[in-house]
Amino acid sequence: MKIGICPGSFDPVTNGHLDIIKRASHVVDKVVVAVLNNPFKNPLFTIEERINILKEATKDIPNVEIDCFSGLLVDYVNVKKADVIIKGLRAVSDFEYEFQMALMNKKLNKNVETMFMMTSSEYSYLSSSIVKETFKLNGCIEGLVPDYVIDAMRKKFKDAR
Ligand code: COD
Repeated sequence: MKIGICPGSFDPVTNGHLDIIKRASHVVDKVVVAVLNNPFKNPLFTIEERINILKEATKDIPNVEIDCFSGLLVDYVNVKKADVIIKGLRAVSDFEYEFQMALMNKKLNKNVETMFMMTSSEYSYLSSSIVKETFKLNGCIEGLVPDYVIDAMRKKFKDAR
């Protein structure tokens, strides 16, 4: 059984992420979506909230598991006995960072392979940060994230006021 890991911050998950997760689910037998629990970052959504949102977003994909990890991704790959890290590439600007990460991960564990999937053109500009900024400034984010993410963001910003 081939296991692929889709790691990320997913703060929050966007339709760009979901496109990569769905496509990955056709390539490997099981996709583990791994949310990074990073104590040095100050995310909008807690780790539990991000996991719950991802569970809802992927409930129709049978071979997807949602989990979280902290520390090095390569160590988590070993724990899950995964075969490949699957990441999305949006633009040339992503490439340099992702190339560096893939080589560092390879240096840390020579058995770890990283596979890149090109973004779908309709999501090529989409990131969690741009969604959050647009929403904060009262811009429309319909069609960029699932509807319940919009609801969760409304609640989050209302609570913060
Ligand atoms: N279309 C296609 N792909 C997309 C899109 C889109 N619109 N948006 C995002 N993606 C892809 C990203 O390219 C990325 O591959 C993935 O989805 C997750 O994106 P984010 O933004 O949610 O997550 P990141 O980039 O903040 O996640 C970074 C990791 C958590 C993967 C990374 O920091 C990590 O592995 N950290 C663990 C520590 C470690 O091992 N570091 C490396 C050695 S020092």
